[in-house]
Amino acid sequence: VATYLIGDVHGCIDTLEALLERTGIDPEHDRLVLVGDLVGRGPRSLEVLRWAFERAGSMRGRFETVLGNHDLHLLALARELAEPRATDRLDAVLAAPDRDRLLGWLGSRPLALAVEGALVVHAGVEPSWTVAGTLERAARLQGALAGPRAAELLRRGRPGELEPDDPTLAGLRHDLAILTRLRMFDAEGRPAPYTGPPGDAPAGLVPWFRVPGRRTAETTVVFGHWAALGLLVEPRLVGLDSGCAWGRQLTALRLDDRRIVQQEVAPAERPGH
Ligand SMILES: [Mn+2]
Repeated sequence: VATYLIGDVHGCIDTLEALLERTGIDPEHDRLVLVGDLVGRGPRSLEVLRWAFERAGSMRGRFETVLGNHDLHLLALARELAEPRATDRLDAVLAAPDRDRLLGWLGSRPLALAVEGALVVHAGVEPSWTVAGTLERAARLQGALAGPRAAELLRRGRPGELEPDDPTLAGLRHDLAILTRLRMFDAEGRPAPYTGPPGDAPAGLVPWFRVPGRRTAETTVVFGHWAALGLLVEPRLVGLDSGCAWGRQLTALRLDDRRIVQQEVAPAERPGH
């Protein structure tokens, strides 16, 4: 039994299926975990969601995904809590006859997972968080997204526009942003909005995983989200977003032996198609 992890799929169903074929995964026995951002940007988010929903049924407990920022944006759009963007390409999902079933499944996915001793998140963690603490925060968020305050968590606005007075809600929104949108910290330890490659970042910014004293440093952390970083493989750190949404590659990692398999994005799924 092997465990496969796959980076940000972003609506590229043909690329995903071609990659899986090449990994040699055995869907009857192996485990498959996605690092989030199943949808958005790419052309066929509806097909990816249907594929994932079916896998969740057929592979039972052996298939999972953590939620990414684009997945949360889709959930917000469906509840009219966010403004559609031209790059989303999510109209087919929102108009689908099976959308409630698909979004009900998506909206109940975890924000972090422990898999075979590795910690899986979409974007990153705070340096002060332990593995257990990260999983606790993720579980609290998963519960909150299923509860009466889900709208307050999912609602997006301009920076500074949505600073809740309620410290519990502010804490949940902070944790959600860390787990699903983090790339770099500024010199004051605040998440920076910078999205480019770390080497081009303004002075004073540091990737979340390079902050000294990070309490998850002894655990293998697998994440996605940072396409400009590209594939990153270190003994205890794997970044899997290799830019599928930008016409580059989709990447799979076999956790057991660290084997990497990459698939070039299918021509019909490259930007502009
Ligand atoms: Mn992302």
